[in-house]
Amino acid sequence: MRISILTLFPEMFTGFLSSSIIKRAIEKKLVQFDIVNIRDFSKLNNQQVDDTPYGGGPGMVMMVEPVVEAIRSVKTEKSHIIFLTPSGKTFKESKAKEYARREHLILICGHYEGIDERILYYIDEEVSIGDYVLTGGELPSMVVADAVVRLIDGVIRKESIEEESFNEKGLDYPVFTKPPVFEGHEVPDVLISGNHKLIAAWREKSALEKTEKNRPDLLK
Ligand code: 6GU
Repeated sequence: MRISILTLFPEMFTGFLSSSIIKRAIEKKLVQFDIVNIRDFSKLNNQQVDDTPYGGGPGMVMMVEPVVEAIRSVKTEKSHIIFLTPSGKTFKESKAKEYARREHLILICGHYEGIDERILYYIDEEVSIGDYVLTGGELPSMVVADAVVRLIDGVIRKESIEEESFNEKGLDYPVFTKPPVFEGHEVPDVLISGNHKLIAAWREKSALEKTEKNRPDLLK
């Protein structure tokens, strides 16, 4: 899979691409990233990429032309083009699974007060990562890319994906590791019992309790 990220702030991606599981997935050639600087596609003086909004109002709006030219620099017949914006449809694990089957994702990061609405003629969908406002689409694009890359075959162990939250319904079961007692707080006895049937039952019950407490909406 190939993931192209179009941004005005390419430096924000260096830590993301050079750490942990994403780094290893790139090294194993399971995914290839290109970070494209939208500013390189400005045809104006001083590489200008934004201007004041028609109709007035606060802030600056990203101009459509440099974004469209940046899209054209990476687009093929196989590309799926996603615009990260707080006005998009909320990103879910089901979307991550759908994206993980695609050959090429193009993630467009908006900034300032957004991108000229005519960008909608050049993209496949608008995606938000949740009901809060961020300064730009860079963190959301990393969120989407991270959720997708970990689902690519060979990136992480299959069992880790099958056992986790959001797959069946409800959240993951609580986990513990050494030491058996920390500042008086004990690991549940059953997990040390070695009885796999009891452990499985405890995990199912605890996962359900946690879901009822933290995310009752998932049980409806
Ligand atoms: Cl995709 N962009 C911005 N700027 N803020 C957000 C978002 C996206 N999703 C949630 N908040």
